[in-house]
Parts: sequence; structure tokens; C-alpha cells
Amino acid sequence: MVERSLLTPNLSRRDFVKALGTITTALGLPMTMATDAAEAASNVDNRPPVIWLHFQECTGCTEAVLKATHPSPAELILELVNLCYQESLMADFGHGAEELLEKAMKKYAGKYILIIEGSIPLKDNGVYCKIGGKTAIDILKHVSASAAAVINLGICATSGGIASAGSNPTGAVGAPELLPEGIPYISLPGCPPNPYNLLGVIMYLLNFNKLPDMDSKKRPLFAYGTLIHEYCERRAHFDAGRFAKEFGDEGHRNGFCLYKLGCKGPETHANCSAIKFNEGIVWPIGNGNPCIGCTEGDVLFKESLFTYAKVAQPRLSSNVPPAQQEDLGDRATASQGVLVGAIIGAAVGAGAVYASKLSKEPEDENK
Ligand code: FSX
Ligand code: SF4
Ligand code: F3S
Repeated sequence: MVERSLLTPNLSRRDFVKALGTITTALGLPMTMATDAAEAASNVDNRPPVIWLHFQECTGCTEAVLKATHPSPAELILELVNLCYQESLMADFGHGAEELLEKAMKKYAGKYILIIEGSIPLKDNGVYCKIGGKTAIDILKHVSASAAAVINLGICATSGGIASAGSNPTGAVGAPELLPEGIPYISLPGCPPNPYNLLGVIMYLLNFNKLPDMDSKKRPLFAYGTLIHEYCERRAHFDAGRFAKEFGDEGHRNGFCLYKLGCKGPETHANCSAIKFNEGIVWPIGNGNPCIGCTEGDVLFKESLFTYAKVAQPRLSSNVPPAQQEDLGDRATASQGVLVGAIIGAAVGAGAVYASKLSKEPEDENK
């Protein structure tokens, strides 16, 4: 007999575990996490209570969770957590919704996970984002005070995102600036963030009752530990010096590297190139759009789309003398990257082609 769940009647327990297993594998997490998380969540009382707030944003983060099928990340997440409050998904509204929030906070004080979408405007005492007459500042402070942990979902909640671009008219900041001191939190930047990474964090919490290892920007290493550029399907074209130079030109139509169209993949940490979006088949660069660095608060809307990304230091060959390696520092600019490529190329007889093309062509175009 097929065992079915109440929340997602079309998803059998077997398919549920299978889907979790596929995702843990894709994320590079231990396979046993899938079965253990499913086992833990089979008792509804074990599911972590979640309160999910929205502030200044486009709701794309929730949309990304809801998109995709077979099964959607939303179906999987709803099977793992006890979702107490989510303004985009709940039927309640107005005072009824406000009461639900207060009840959930009281019932699960010190135990709930708070998911935050959107930035918080600080300017003019926060008047630019009010819900039920209360500012986002006050709501965030109130709800985060008794949370067990916080997940900042999207670049807006992480560091201000779109609302903080340009002159930042509302004084938008990310949630970390207002969270109570010492509260454990993790950030899943992206615009939108990849919903499978949220699922990975929730599974990790269910398994280990703690947050996964993070980088200096509080992003989980399993998802943000590598650069887009490292696993990009166009990387062979970058290495060979084949670039699209205009949208729609022959290089663009042939799937060449988008570096010269402003791609920020060489300085953007995320796993989009590995797990992609929706059915796991689409992502910006795959669709011909340069990466805009949506997981990096200091890249997205801070760097012009048409400046060349800094190319992280290529892995140096052991043939390169140690003295030259020391000169390069942690990161090389595009031209330094070319220099390193040329050194490696000379040493191993391979990199010189892309090095010379990369160094000459941007200069030619700027004449
Ligand atoms: Fe920001 Fe998310 Fe971009 Fe939009 O909630 S990260 S604008 S996809 O909606 O916050
Ligand atoms: Fe891919 Fe962009 Fe790197 Fe080119 S520059 S290989 S398109 S990430
Ligand atoms: Fe964002 Fe770049 Fe991935 S724009 S979705 S980090 S490819």
C-alpha cells in the first residue's frame, strides 16, 4: 500500500525520500541526511516550527521556492517543517494573521526558525516599510528576539539587495544589522536564492540540530564554497579565449564565454552552475545572460554590468617559481589573471592562447 502524506497528497513517502536523496547528492551533502531528515520529520511534533517574514522585496524568493515541480522545493520543505506563518502562502490576513503570528511566537518561543525575506529600510525611522502599522524594524526586532535561529533568504535580507542599490533612498540594510547579538543566523543570498539550498539547510538542521559550516559572509559552504566560474559550462571557451562580444553575435549564439558581456562568474560564489533552477535545467549563464553576481552584496548593483570581473587567481602550477606565486596575493585583477595565465601557459604550454586573447581584446574594444 502506498503511504501518502497529508500535506502533499500526490507525493508518496518513497518519492519524498528519493527526492531528498537526489537533492542531498546534488548539494554534496551526505546521502544519509535524506533518510534521517525524512525519519525525523515523519513525527509532526519533531518538525521545526518556522515563522517566515517578508519586508522590502519582490517576493521572488518565495516564488522560486514555489516554482519547479516533481516535487517542488515547497512540497519538500512543507513536509519537513511546521510552517506557522508565511504571509504569501497563508489564507489568513489582517488582524487574524497578526494574531497567528503572536500565538506562534508564544507557543514556540526560543524554538522557532525565523526565515526573513527582503531588506529593512532604516531611513526616516523606517516609514518606508510598514505592516499593520508597525515598521519592519520593530517587527524584525520583536520576532527575532525569541527565535532559535534565523535564515536570511535572498540578497535583500542578507545585505540590502535591490532596494539598497544606487543612492539607497530608503536606507535599506540586511537583517543581520538588526538581529539580536549572539543569535545564530545563516544567509542564503541570491536574487532569488536557489530554493534547494534552503532545503539543504533545513535538512541539515533536522539532522544535526545546528547550522552548517559557513564562510565569512555567513553563507553555507556546501552551497557557496566555489565560484560560478569554476564549474561553468562555458569555462572551456574562457580558457580557449572564445568570447561573445555582443548579445546575439555569433559567439553568443555559439555559447561562448560571457566574460566580455560583463559576466561576474569569476568573482561570484554560488552553486547555480551545478544545481541550476526550476527543474534543474535553467540558470542565467545557460540562458545566455551574464552572471550579475546576485549572491555577492559587494558585486550586485555595486559593480557596473559592463566592467570586467576580477578573475580569481588561477590555480598555480607547481612549475611556477614560489617567488612569483607570492607576488600575486589572494586575488588577481583581470590583467593579473592574464599574467598568471601566461606564466602557466609558458610553463605547461597550454594557457598562453586564452591569456593573449583575454589581454588584447578588451583593450582593442576600448579604443
Ligand atoms: Fe530580494 Fe526576495 Fe531578489 Fe526578490 O524576497 S533577493 S528582490 S528575488 O524577492 O528579496
Ligand atoms: Fe562562465 Fe562567466 Fe566564467 Fe565565462 S566568465 S566561464 S560565462 S562564469
Ligand atoms: Fe545569480 Fe549569477 Fe547564479 S546572477 S543566479 S549567482 S549565475
